[in-house]
Amino acid sequence: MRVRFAVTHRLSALVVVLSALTSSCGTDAEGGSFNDCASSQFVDRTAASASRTIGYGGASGSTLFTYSPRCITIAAGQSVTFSGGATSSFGVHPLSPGVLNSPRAGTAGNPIQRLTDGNMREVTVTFPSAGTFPYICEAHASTGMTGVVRVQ
Ligand SMILES: [Cu+2]
Repeated sequence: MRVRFAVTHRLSALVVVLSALTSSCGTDAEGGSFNDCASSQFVDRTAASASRTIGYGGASGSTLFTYSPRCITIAAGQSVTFSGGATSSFGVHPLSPGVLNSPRAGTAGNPIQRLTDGNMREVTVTFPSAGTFPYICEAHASTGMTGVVRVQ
């Protein structure tokens, strides 16, 4: 019981610190400024017929070290597919929620899970509710391999 209390307490402290860090970076609930996704950069893929594939590693319009589109707007309940096509995988481009060094940045409950499996090229993630959900490639985030799924 004593140990469990200590762990819980530490996690709460971490959340407080992360919240403080996030707000001090000038981000907001709308989240336009996460991962260099300014409001004007979001592509609207809310239409039922729209493609909601984010290519990476050379697939679907991306280059080797970018996502395409990086900043995407979808509607609640829709899904996004992160695809490395025939050649790339999450082993080369580990997918992770949040921003560099802050996996919990953005709206709480980011449905994007960390993936590092080299045998996995594609994943489809459903976003049940509205929010701003940043994501990064852990290997190349520092050179701009980052993005945001904005759910409205
Ligand atoms: Cu990468």
